[in-house]
Amino acid sequence: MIAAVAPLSGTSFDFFADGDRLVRKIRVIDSHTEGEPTRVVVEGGPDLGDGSLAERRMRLQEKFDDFRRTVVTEPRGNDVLVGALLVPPADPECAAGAIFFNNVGVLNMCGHGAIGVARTLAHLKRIKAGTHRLETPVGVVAFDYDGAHRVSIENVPSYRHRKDVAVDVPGYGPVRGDVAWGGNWFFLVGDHRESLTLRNVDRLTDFTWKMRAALEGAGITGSDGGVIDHIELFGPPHSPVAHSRNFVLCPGKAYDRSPCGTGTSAKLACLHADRKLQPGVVWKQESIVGSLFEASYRLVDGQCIPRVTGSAYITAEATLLSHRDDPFAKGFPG
Ligand code: PYC
Repeated sequence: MIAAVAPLSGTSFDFFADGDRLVRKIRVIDSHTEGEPTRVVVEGGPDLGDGSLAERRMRLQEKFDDFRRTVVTEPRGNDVLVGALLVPPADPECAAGAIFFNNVGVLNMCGHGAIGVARTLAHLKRIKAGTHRLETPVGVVAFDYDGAHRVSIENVPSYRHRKDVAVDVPGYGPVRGDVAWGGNWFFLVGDHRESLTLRNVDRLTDFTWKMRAALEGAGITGSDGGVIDHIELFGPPHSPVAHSRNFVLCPGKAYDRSPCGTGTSAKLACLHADRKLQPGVVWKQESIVGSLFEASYRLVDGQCIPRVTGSAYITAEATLLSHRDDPFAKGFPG
C-alpha cells in the first residue's frame, strides 16, 4: 500500500515520514515504445499547482529538479529513460496532462513518451480503445488507442524553420542540415558519411554531440531562440518496408532507441516543405535498433499536423524508494 503523498512545500523535493523510517515513495509504470523506455509517475510526484502545462513544466524545472533526478537518473533510472509526470489537465477535454523529462532536464514534448503514456493510461484502466486527448506543455496531442498495444498520436503543428544550414563540426568537417520543429527542435542531416548501425553508435554519438555544440557555438537556434537539442541523421533503411533509417541524439547524450516521435514529425515537416511527401501518404521511419514508426500528415489551415503510430508495452509496475540516509536518495547530482 502506497502512503498518501504529503503536500510539498519549499523549493526542493522533500522527504516525509513513513513509520519510523524516512523514505520517499514514488509509484511508476514503465513501458517501452519501439524500444525506447518511458517511466510514468502515477503517484508520489510534486504538486505543481494550477496553470497551463507550460507554467507547470517551468515550476517542475525550477523547484523540483530533485524529483526529476530521483525518478530518471541513476541509481533508480538511467540516461536513456524519459520520465512523464501525470498531472490534471487544464483542458477538461483531455484524459490527462503529461510533463516529460529526462536525465538532464524537462522536455517540451515526447512522441514515444506520449505513446507510452497512452498505453499506461489504458493499463490503469483510465481509458479504453478509442480517441482521446493528452495535454502537453507545447499543446494538446490527440491519440487513438487500439485496445491492445498500438497508439497513433496526432502531434502539434510541425514546420521547417531553416533549410540547408551549414555548420562546421570539429574533427568531421562541414555538414549541412535543416532546422525543424516537431515538438522539440531538431537539426536534420541526410548528407553525411556515417554508417547508421548499432555497432557505430559511439562514433555517431560523438559526431552528433559535436554537431550540437557547433550549432550552439554558431548561434543557430529554433525560430523562438530555443536550443537545438536533438540531432537526427538519416540513411538508407535496412527493412525493405521502411523509407528511411535514423539515428537521433537526445539532449542528455543518449540515443533514441525508437525512431523518435518528435523527430519523425520534424522529418515529415521537411518532406512536406520539399514537396516530397503528400498529405495522407505513409512514411515508415526505421530507428537505429530496427523498430518502426508509421507516420503521415494532414494539412490544417496550411499547417503540417503529423500522425505517428507505434506500439508500446508495459515493462514494470514499481514503487521507487528513496531513503533519507541514502547518499543517492535524489539520484545523481545534476
Ligand atoms: O519520441 O519524441 C520522441 C523522443 C524525444 C526524446 C526521446 N524520444
